[in-house]
Amino acid sequence: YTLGLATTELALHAPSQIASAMKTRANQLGFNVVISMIDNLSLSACRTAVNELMSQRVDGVLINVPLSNDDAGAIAQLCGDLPVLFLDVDPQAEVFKILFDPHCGAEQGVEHLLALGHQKIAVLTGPLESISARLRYEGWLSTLAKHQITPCAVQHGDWSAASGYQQALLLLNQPVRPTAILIANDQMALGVLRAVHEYGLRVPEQISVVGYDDTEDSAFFFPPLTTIKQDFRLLGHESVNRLVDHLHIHGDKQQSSLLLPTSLVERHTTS
Ligand code: IPT
Repeated sequence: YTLGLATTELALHAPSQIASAMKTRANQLGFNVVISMIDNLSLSACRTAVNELMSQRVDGVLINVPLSNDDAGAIAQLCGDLPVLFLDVDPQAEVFKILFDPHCGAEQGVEHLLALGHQKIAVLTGPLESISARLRYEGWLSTLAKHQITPCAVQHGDWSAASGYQQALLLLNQPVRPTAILIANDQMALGVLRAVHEYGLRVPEQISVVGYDDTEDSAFFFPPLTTIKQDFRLLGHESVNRLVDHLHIHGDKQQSSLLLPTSLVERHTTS
């Protein structure tokens, strides 16, 4: 039996670690995984990837591509009878899905900074075409608003370290200098750390930095990154387990979606 994975850019750390965990779990269960990678964030690119998987006669499909509710519905329809599990949609989307709770993650980052006494907080979002980037951003804004705070500056990156570097320089050159920056993923945080260093500020004494993901390398950034952990190994294992449970060979059980919690990992970039 073969599972198909339609995934966003595998050069990014998170999707590659997710794909790796899926592959490991699938192999343990005696399944193959074939991968189709999209080259841009669009419904048509996702359709192409899914068609490619279906032409290889996969028995079920995993979709790690950010999709709006309408687009997820369109992909589910395209798959017809084929079991399909989504990994990057809104928790409200009415499809079979397994996700980390974006609101929980955003809230944990904000509450951590507020507990340390920060008030001047800047945010660096992921690309707003991504549903997860939008939901983390909304989570930050709504949690800050509960404390009557608005971000002192907002910039948007594209998940890459290079964009983190560039956008951090813009954040630092605003009239109000932030005492802390919330960043939508660890790769951008890596770029932010370099920008802050070159700007001549010390982390965490003069500025705190919080990432998001806790990918494999984040404990080895300098200083070691405080971040919001999404356990990608667990995600990979659970998604394969659940999809396999719903393959036709097991006679269509009730599909049970799952919302996984995130957790704060405190290292040395916040004080
Ligand atoms: C999400 C990561 O948090 C982010 O760093 C980036 O790699 C993105 O994927 C790429 O789409 S994790 C996803 C399962 C929401």
